[in-house]
Amino acid sequence: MSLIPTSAVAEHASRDSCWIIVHSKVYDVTEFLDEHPGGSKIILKYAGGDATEAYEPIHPPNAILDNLPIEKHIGAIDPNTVVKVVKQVTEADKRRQALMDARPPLDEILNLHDFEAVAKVVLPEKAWAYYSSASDDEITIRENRAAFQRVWFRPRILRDVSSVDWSTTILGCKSSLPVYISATALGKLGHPDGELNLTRAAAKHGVIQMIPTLASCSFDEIVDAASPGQPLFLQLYVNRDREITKKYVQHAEKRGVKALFITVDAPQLGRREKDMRMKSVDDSAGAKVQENQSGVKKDQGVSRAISSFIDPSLSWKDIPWFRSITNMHIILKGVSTPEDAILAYEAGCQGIVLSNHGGRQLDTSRSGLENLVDIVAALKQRGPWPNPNFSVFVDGGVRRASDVIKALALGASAVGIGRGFLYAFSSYGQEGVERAIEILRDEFEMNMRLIGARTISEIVPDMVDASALHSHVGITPSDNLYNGTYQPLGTAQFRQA
Ligand code: 173
Repeated sequence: MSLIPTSAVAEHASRDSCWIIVHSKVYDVTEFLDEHPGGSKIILKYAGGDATEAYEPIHPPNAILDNLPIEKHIGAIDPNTVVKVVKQVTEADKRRQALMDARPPLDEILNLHDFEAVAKVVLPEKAWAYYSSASDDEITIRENRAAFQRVWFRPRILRDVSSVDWSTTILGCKSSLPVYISATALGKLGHPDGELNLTRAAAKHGVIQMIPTLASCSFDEIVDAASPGQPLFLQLYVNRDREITKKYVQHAEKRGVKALFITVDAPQLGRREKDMRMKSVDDSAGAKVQENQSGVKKDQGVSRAISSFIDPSLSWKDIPWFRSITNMHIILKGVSTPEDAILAYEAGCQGIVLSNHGGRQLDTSRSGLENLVDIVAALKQRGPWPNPNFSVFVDGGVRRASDVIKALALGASAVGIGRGFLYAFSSYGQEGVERAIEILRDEFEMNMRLIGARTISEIVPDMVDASALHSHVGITPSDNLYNGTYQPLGTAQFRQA
C-alpha cells in the first residue's frame, strides 16, 4: 500500500472533502460527517490534519473500524512527511503539571473524598465537568450522599471481634470486599490508561470490575489486562441494532464475563448542565471550519453526543431475548420501585441494581438506599429471603465502608462504587485505585469491629435504625468533606466583554 504524504491529506480540509488522520491512518470521513454522533463540527476542526489527540479519550480503539466503511480507509500516512510538532505546552498544561507535582502524597490520602478533591483540581476542566455532572438541579446526586446520613447504627458489643472478615461472594464470584467497581464511561478523559487502571488494581486486590459499554479502552484490551480467572462483569447499553448487541454479549460471555448488567434507566441521557456548559464554552473558542446549519445541536455535552445508539424502545419484552442469547447472570441496573423489582424477579433475572445512575438521569428520584427498604419488603413477600437466586445491589453516593455496611444491613448483597474509583485513578492512576481499596479495607475492619459483626452474614437489619430514611426533612450534622468537594451548579456565563 502506498503511503500518503501529509500534504495530500491537507488538501481535503473542507466539508465537501474531509480527510483526517487518526493513529497514523488516513480516513475519508466526508460522508460520515453528518452521521458522527458527536456532530460534524468537532471533526471539521481537524479536517485535513491529525485528530488523534481529540479522538483518543472518547473512542474505543475499534470505533472507526466498526463505523467507517473499509473503502473510506485511505491508507497509512507517510512518516517521512510528518513534521514532528513538538506539542505546544500551553499555560494551562504547565499549570496542570505543576498541580500534579504538588498533589498530596498518596499516604496522606485518607478517604475517598480526598481523591475527589484532588481530581477536581488536577483534571482537565472538561473531564471534571463530564465526570462530576448530574442531571437538572443535581438534587439526586446530593440526596444519594444525604440518605446514608439518615441511617444510624445500633452497634452490638462484647462479641469477640478479634478476627473479622469482610470478604464475600458476588453472583458466585469471590470478592475481597462487599463492593464492586461500577461502570463509568470514558476513563481516558481522566488518565491515559483509562479503565485498565481499574482492571489491574482489581486483579491485585480481588475486587470485581464492571466493564462499561462506553469505556475508552476496548472490551478486549480490558479483558486482556485481567489476570487469569479474574472475575469481570459487563454493563450493557442496548443498541438499536440488536445484532450488534447480540454479538457483543456473546463475545463477552466467550471471554469469560460472569454477569450482564443491563442499564435500564437511560432510554435518553439526562441533561447534565455542567457538561453542557463546558461544551458551549469550548465551542465559543471557534472551530477551524464553520459548521453548516444541519449539525447536531451544539449544547449536548460529551455523553449525549455519543449515546445516540442507545435504544429507547427497550422493554420488558426484550428480557426473554437476552435470556435466549446468553447464559450469563442477567441483572437490571437502574431499578427504583418495588413494582419493577418484582417484574424483574418474575422475568427470571438474577438481580437488580437499585441505582439512579449517580444522579445523572431523573433528577429528584430517590436514592437507591431509600428504595432498598421498600424493595426488600416487597421481595420478602414474593419469595425466600435472602434469596440465593436473586441479588439486590445498591449504588450511588458510596464513599465509606460504613455506607456499605448500612446497605448490607438493609438487605443489599453488595454495593457499587463508580465515581470513587474513577477519581482515584484520575488523580493517581492504578496506585490510587489500590489505595482506595486499602482505605475501604481499613474502614471495614474498624466498622465491623465497632458494630459487632465478624462476617458479612452477621450484618443484620437490627444493626441499623432506618426510621428516618424516608423523611426528607430533618437536621443532621452537615457532611463537610462531601460538601467541600461538591461544586455548586453555575448559571450561564457572559462572554468576555
Ligand atoms: O452517565 C453517563 O454519562 C453514561 O452512562 C453515558 C452514556 C452514554 C454515553 C456516555 C456516557
